[in-house]
Amino acid sequence: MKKVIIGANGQIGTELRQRLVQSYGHEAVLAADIVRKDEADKQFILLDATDADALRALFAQTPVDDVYLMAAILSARAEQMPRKAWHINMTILHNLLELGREGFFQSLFWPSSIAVFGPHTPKENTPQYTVMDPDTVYGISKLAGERWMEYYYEKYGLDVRSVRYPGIISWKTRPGGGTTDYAVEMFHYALRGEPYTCYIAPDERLPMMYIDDAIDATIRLMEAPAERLSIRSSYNLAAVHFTPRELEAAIRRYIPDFRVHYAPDFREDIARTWPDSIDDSTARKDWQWHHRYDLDAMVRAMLAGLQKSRYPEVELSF
Ligand code: AKB
Repeated sequence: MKKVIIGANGQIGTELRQRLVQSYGHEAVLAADIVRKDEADKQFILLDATDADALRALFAQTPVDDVYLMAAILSARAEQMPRKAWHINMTILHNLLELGREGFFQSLFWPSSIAVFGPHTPKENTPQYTVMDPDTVYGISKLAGERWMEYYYEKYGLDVRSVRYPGIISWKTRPGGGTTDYAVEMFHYALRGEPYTCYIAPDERLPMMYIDDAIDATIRLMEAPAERLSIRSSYNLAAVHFTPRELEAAIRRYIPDFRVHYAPDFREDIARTWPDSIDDSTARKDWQWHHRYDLDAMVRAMLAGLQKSRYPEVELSF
């Protein structure tokens, strides 16, 4: 039984692949992306997933069990190219929903985001079901995607599963084009001994999650018995929430000279419309989701991972 990851070279896809290989073996995981990183990688195929024929050819050759669709244009980048972002985010999802309906695989994981919420959504402890009026292209594409996911489940019985990721913090692969990327950038600047200019306002609180928790949630949801799942659009998912100023202070506990300047730009306008914190009690009840990393554990894991892999000259004590 094979698992296919589309968008396998991105921030989440890279670590999801490693964890799936650990659990199911190298041969069981096929990675696909629009860019190749390693010529010698035999479990990788170069694929433009907006091309329905190319996707169909892949599934016609390979018996597939689960598909993880991790390719997307994130919020900040999507605002620079709205029509292209809409095309990419929606076309790949539709291509896969159709192939799933035709029986080419069993289950589809597709991530939604806190970007589905908007300016009129309650900001604190945002409920699963509430006002959703996203005003970014990315948020609109995620909300439309959620509705399509549920539609294919209801009409065709396709086994679709989804979570609304908050900002994901990781050190192995950098995010690209997101509003929440500032939180990852801060660590790199701190370790390089450089001041960071933050494009989000100092007191703008956003929901965030360490990558290990995000991967755990993804795999836990995909392994949950179907009859336990009460939501087929997308589950609210939460771990920590903090402001840039709080993250700055948390990093400064280990790198006291670290300094941040604040120069909010259009990404602050996006962040302002997103929740401060999320009520994910349905995920916790349905498939026993729980997070492991609080703010300090996440900061220590980030600093240790980045120091070892990229900044070995920096001395840190935890
Ligand atoms: C982004 O900032 O666009 C993403 C997200 C919250 O979905 N990290």
